[in-house]
Amino acid sequence: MDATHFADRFTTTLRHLRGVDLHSASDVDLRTALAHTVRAELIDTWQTTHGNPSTTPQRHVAYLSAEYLLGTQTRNALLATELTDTAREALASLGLSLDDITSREVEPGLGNGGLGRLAACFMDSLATLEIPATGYGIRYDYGIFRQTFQDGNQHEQPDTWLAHGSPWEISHPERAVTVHLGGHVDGDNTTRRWVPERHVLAIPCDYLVPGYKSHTVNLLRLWSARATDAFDLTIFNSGDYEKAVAARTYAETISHVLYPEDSTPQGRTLRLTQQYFFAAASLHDLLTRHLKAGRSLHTLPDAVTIQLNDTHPVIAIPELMRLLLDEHGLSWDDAWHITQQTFNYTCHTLLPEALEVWPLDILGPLLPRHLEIIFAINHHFLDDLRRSGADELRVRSMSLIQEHPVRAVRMAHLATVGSRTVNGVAELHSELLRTSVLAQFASYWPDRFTNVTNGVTPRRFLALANPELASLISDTLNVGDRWLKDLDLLRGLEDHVDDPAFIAAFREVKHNNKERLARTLANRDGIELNTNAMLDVMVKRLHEYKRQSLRILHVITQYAKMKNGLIDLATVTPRTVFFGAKAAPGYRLAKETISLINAVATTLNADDEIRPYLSIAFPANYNVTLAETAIPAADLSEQISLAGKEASGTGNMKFALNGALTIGTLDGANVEIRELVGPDNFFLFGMTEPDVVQRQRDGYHPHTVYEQSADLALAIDTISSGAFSPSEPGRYESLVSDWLWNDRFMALADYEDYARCQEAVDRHYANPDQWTRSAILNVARTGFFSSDRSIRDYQTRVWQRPTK
Ligand code: 26V
Repeated sequence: MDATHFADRFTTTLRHLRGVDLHSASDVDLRTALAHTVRAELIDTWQTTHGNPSTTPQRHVAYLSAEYLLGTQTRNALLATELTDTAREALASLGLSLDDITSREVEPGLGNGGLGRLAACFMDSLATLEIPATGYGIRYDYGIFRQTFQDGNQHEQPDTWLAHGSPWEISHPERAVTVHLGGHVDGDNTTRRWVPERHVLAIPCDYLVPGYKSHTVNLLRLWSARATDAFDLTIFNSGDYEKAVAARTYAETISHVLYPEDSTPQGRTLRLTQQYFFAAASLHDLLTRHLKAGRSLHTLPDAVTIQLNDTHPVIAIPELMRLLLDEHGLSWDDAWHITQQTFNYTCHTLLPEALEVWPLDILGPLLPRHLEIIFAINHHFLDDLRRSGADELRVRSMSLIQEHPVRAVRMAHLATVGSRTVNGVAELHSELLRTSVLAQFASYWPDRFTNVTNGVTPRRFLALANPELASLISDTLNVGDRWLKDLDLLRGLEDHVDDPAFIAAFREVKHNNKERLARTLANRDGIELNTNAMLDVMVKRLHEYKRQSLRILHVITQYAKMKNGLIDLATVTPRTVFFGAKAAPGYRLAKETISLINAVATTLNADDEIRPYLSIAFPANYNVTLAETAIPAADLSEQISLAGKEASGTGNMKFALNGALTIGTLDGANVEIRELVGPDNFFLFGMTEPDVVQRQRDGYHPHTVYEQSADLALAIDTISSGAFSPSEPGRYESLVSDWLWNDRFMALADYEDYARCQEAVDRHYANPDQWTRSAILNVARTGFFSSDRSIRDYQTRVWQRPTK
């Protein structure tokens, strides 16, 4: 398609779809028409992908995830279809700017953080690698809350991403699927029948997922809840109109809002309802498709493989059992064989409190037949276990049911028992799963466990986010942009690491990216960014284990030393410390940490003497869109979680690929990043995971650490003195006393080594050639972290692994 043709389609779309002409078009009109124009291109490819069902023996991949953190769509679709220049030219010919139009696009924030963004990267790679796949999830009316700061405190505003419609979505109310809830189970020992009490409709809302320069467009199908007429009529017939309307509202709350808690599940009925709602609708879709193709249910595991993204969709396991047993009349053994061979489970955590359990008094009333099936699965499993010689202690600890503090289903156990493979998301994480979290399962079924290290899509996080670096790479490697599909080609940059022209160009790109970030922050937040300082970035959810506290304590020490004349300002490497973080609304300590960071920012940034050397930028509402501007500008990437707690991290990969150096612990994928980039190009500090275990065993007393470290004490005492809260000196006492007397994630224990390591960072940065060399080597050596590689690993280790 040429620019004239594009312009023509665009203006026609404006008229036919929005009923406006160029002169009367609003921002929303322009955005919507542009999206539809590009979408039309995808639809043509999509129909060829799905019109001819594949004849290859490959299993179709179904990815089940409660979250997809997609980011904006238009620029990505233009990139994938190679229409960016055409669209730019076409719009310019109409007196419009592509960048203006796309910069106002609203991102669907249908996820909390790493887990949801990973799902989005995987969808991109599946399509790029031309693997037939469907993503299933929930179309929340409200995504992750919009964060604002008032007096430095986090407030949550509803995320109204649908306010102006969603041009990328194709909704099919006529293809709704009915999902049942509640009620009781009838029947005798041989035939059981679920008699549900309520029904809701699941409406498929489809998103086309284009692969980069590929012939595949895959489908992301998000379910939206709607009341059935049956649902309403029974109540309406009873004459209570108000109640009928209330019932309709209840049905629709199911897909209303994304739960903003990550890592500490609350055990709410509505959340379990969400999980079952999308699991059931998705399975219905998959089985219908399978049967329509004239296939037998016995061949399901040969045709389809289902990936469970954490435990959120795990209720799909008893649901498939129910369908096979109750609806299709299969025997238990056949149903179990099919089910267990169809599912795979990815675990994304190591924190015990993040492992989902569903209390029986929530699960039973909502899904009575599923609870029976879970008990039956447990019965069979524990029988086998006993027959293998397990003692009662082992049996109890592996049971799908926990007894204390409340009787509940352990979803990670159910997932492990019901899956063909179980994987962790980085080498260290998978190892810890095998040796601690799921150790007993790993010794019982060693072959079931594997690792697939996470990855990120280079299309969004290099080509779109860092176009200048992308074109420098293309110019340097002389392979066009082939490297975008084969990221190991970045290795070729190593040959240029001593080329002065390349070094200068690389440095200029970094500087331009800082200028671009500065413009964004000025417009978006009214924040002034010092583009001549080292940009030191920590962006991720606020959580104790990630240790934003460690970062801010070190900033405070530096500040206090500068103020007290303990550091000669003339020797300081100027830094801007950038934070982006949302706290779960009910997470008290996390919110206090946000308040403290903002208070320190206010003090530092108002200090004319200090600001040129040390300042803080903490824009509110960090999201995918801001990540795309912040990451390419970063010099230093903070990955400082307590060893053994961060399953993988994916931000760490995005930074390294964009030429930031990491200061980090040996945690998650940091371990693999350091191995690849080399120890000279990575700033390592802190306890290792075995050190942490040993230190806990020996008894950890943070107050003693405080007494023994003058620099740490200086930071903590400065906070306690009220330096950042003059009108309320005791404002941060709850944080301070948690650090001194609890410090569950041992920030204090790693403080001294962290401070030492930050000095090494300063020294390295003081030599720009040395720093740039390291930055280039980070880019050249991290091609491994393309999500294309992750997806290929899933293909060989999990999805297409032959059945024995
Ligand atoms: C848990 C829960 C619990 C109930 C409420 C809603 C909710 C939402 C999300 C989660 C998931 C927490 C686990 C998670 O996000 N893990 C992160 O996964 C990333 C991708 O594998 C990985 O890079 C991060 O290290 C890991 O923390």
